[in-house]
Amino acid sequence: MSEIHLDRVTLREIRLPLRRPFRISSGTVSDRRILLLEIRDRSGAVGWSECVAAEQPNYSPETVDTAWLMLERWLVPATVGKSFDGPRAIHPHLEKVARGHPMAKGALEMGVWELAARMEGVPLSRLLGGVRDTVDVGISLGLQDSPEALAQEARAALKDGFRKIKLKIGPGEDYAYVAAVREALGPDVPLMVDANSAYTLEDADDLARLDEFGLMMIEQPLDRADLLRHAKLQARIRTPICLDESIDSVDRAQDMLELESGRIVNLKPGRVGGFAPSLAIHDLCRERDVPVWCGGMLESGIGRGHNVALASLENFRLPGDLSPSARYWERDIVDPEWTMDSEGRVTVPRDRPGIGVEVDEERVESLTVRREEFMAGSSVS
Ligand code: OSB
Ligand code: MG
Repeated sequence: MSEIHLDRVTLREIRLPLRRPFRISSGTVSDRRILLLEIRDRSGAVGWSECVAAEQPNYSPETVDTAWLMLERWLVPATVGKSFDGPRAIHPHLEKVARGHPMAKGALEMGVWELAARMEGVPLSRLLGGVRDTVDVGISLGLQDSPEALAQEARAALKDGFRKIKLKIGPGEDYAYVAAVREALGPDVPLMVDANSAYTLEDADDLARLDEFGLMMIEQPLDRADLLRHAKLQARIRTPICLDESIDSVDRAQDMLELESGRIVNLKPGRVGGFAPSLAIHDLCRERDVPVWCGGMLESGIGRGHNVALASLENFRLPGDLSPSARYWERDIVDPEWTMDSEGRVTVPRDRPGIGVEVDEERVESLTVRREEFMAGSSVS
């Protein structure tokens, strides 16, 4: 692995309207504000990444604005102008610079991995140790106005080929919705729900009623900090619990496994601080025979490329939230856009360097609303 010397980092915020608003139990998003990083090595090679922090602090305490602040004030200045002995060295470095803020750190870390893959001329999936040529794709359906409307969406998704259907739920928008979808799809279609922390342990009886639908899993029913309460809930319901928001570090994954707070992990590299912690969580779960799958955060094609590369690892055993570009955007910011075949699979680019798609820089430029460039010893807005 050659040495990486970070010469220049450019932060950008772009606006990208979703084709349709996406509603979860804690809020709705219509226009994405996406933080992109462009990272250049002394050799002139460039890597791209995307921060998964959202517009509102309703999924995680981090937002686009807190991530921008952390990157601008602390993380980028501590990194630009420095040399690293390969991309694995970035994560421990950033852990020394600041506490918390895994999404801000993850964006920078993943951009350096992408840069390293391009410098080596290898696909990012290979640099990460991926083994799959394709990854199974699931869809995450936002909350709808009625059970019938949701069942309609689910039917269409099944017809499109998606290999897993995930429904957002919340108190008062659960049992009847899941019932309508299960009825519409039949008993054998892989179906799951995601509550985005909308319940408390007091709701255990209501959640146990969902057991009758044979769900693959229920994702993040309780608060992010509720590892102990998730363990208590898991003891009371048959449906496997999958954690998403709770797992923001390797240590939290270890705690989950020790406490038996759940049986499946939704692994989003941008949520756990990047690829190095993702690989550690992947391996930890594999040792315990706990399946992981790759979640999504309504990413553009850049973040999608990072996720697809990671999802090519062995223990990603369940379909990922890796919907094609056209589901989210009129037009994505990468070329080619991400697609899914009729069998519900996305192809892992195994013969092109980095994420395997090219960033449409002109389009990125035209969508940019904020930009800041950092070079060793200076910052230029
Ligand atoms: O909880 O997995 C989640 C989107 C935004 C924030 C949180 C979540 C989601 C999704 C969408 O479920 C997955 C996707 O990107 O398609
Ligand atoms: Mg989730």
